[in-house]
Amino acid sequence: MKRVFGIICFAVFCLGALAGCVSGAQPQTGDTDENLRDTILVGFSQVGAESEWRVANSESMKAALSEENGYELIFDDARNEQENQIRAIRTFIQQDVDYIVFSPRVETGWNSILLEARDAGIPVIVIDRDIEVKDRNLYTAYIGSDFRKEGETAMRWLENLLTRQGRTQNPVNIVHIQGTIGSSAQIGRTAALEQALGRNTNWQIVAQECGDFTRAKAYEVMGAILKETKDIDVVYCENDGEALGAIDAMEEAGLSCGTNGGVIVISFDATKLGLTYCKEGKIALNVECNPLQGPYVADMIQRMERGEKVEQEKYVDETYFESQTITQEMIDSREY
Ligand code: GYE
Repeated sequence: MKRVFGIICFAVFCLGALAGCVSGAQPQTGDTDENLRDTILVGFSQVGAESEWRVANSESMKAALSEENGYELIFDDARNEQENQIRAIRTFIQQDVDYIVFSPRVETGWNSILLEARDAGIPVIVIDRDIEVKDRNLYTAYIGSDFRKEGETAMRWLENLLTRQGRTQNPVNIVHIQGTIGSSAQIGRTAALEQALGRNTNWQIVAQECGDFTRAKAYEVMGAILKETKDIDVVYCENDGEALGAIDAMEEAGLSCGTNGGVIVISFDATKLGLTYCKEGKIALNVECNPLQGPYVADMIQRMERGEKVEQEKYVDETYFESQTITQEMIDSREY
């Protein structure tokens, strides 16, 4: 709630209206100084719209930070470019928003812009992917997922499956399709696989490519890998979009996916579409990554508005789904 901002907006609005040139960024006709003051102004820089997960995340933010709930949300889609995110955050600072929220494309490169936000006295909440900065006090809080833990869940599951199948000695050929390189989702999920490779000496990576968290890119890279080898036991994809693209390519090449003699596909996100593939047996394991972070952000902002101290890290709750046990009811009960 910014009285000063409200007054400035109102003044700009009046001047603009007088000049007959009110642009999109101005308050709409009918806004009064009073209701502008009661609104919490939030600038949100979203990384892009690369996946179903991302779309659900954007919708969750828009629903939680709605006008009805007392917010004015400036939503900026960075189209998967860090530069666009930095530019958007700088604009939010110039607009003197009450809070800045952003979902960083990659972990590094945020020091200067966060310093600018801190100098302007604007609290920053990082959501979804984490960041690596020199000084943890450059931002107020992080709300998101423990990606390393997600990866470890997947690796323990795979170890158990292969043990049950008596495949602890035979070579296990793994294709690894990575997410956007440098994003904390990629870093955490990759680290878990690397750690598991260290303790399972019969596992080996036969190909590693970046799928950039999209179905199209994963389809393309998997198609190229299949031209080199079809001797594949496991495909470890760092999100559902990539898993779907990889499965498309494998089926086209005549390979079947599944836990009984087929290629074991592991995925992350657990979107409805991903879970449908899981129920069909094509994705063997889907580790949930919860995109519904809007309510957590709104709750944190409300607590800050009341002057309460908030936790610096908040991990959202997550589970996992296996093709052997998933039911249609489980899929139907999901929100995204
Ligand atoms: O897994 C993927 C998305 O950062 C957790 O980004 C997110 C990841 C998610 O595009 O689908």
